[in-house]
Amino acid sequence: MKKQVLALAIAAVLLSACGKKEEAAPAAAPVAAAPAAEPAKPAGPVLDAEKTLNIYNWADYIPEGMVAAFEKEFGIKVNYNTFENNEALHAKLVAGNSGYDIVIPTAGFAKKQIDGGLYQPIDKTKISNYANLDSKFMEKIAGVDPDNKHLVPWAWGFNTVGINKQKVEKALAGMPMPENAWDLVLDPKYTNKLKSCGIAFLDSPSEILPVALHHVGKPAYSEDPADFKLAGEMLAKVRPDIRIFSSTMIDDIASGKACAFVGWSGDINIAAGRVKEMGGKDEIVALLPTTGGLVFIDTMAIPKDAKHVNNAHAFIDFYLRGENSALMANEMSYSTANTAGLAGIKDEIKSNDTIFLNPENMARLIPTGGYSNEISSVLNDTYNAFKRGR
Ligand code: N2P
Repeated sequence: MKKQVLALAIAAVLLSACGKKEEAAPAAAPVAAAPAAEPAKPAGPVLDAEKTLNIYNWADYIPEGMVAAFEKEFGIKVNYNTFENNEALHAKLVAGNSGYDIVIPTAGFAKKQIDGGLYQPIDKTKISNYANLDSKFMEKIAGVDPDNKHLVPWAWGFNTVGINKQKVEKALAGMPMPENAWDLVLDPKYTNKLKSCGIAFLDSPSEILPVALHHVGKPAYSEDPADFKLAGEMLAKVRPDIRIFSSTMIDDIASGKACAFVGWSGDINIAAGRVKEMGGKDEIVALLPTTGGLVFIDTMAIPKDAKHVNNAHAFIDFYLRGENSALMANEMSYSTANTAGLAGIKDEIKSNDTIFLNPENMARLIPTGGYSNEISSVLNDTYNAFKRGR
């Protein structure tokens, strides 16, 4: 620990000496009056002259108050905007001059952004809490980001099937639940019945096609147009039964507008908690399909043309504090790669097997991946044809 503080202090000194635009953060305690004989208090991290930080993240993906806590401690104004899916983020980055200093891509999707030079390397010497990250997890991410140069884990979860148990049972009217939960949303035998209480799908080619390809027995990240054709045909059969396409479906689930959904594990758990808080009787459940949910590992990255790179590092370091990562799991129901956060995670979250998966469920998940640029037009065309319903 001492070593890390020292390293940070040294880095701060070196950097402030060579960069005009850089300043130390306001120190937490006054340092000027310290007698010469006492060791100097470690300086705060090096910050940019302009006390601004522009963050682009998924909707519903940060604990309330976390941004305000960072702003208060560091004297930085954060502009926090949200996007709906990896495609929207990608388009913004490719267009350039996004204005963002931190963005949160899914690791598999970020591969082509890294290959395309859209991110700058993370300076790990500026992140004293980097050691909190689980090395096994980092090895995984290194599969798409060699040496973990650009991506720092934010949270992880999976795309899966969720239900409003009471509404689904009622709509199925005695028909037993399928063995594989994906059938509820991908097999017309079930969707025909569930359309009466509302089916919702995430609105993104890279969320739906991997799941659809996997369901028709093809690799989730196939590069073969014939596989996409098959997946598209399967999707076309359930299309008339889908009521909502959305990447922000927590309210739709909690308010009962949808009873069966393809959604993100944490969002489904958040909706479940919201129904309970409101005294609702319905149980919202994230299911673990026998053929697996689709893992995502979301990560922080700094765009190549970011203007507030030091502030971005300060935020990443702040986010990697154990207590902040615990807060993320406790409030947003997504799992963490931060070992220092584990002790602070509530038992009810730790024991939820759709947030902290046991090894058997873990082994079942569909590994995260990505598509090449070459197949992207097939991917988008298949998705758009599905969504349009023709
Ligand atoms: C939470 C967003 C989950 C991100 N609303 C999925 N990659």
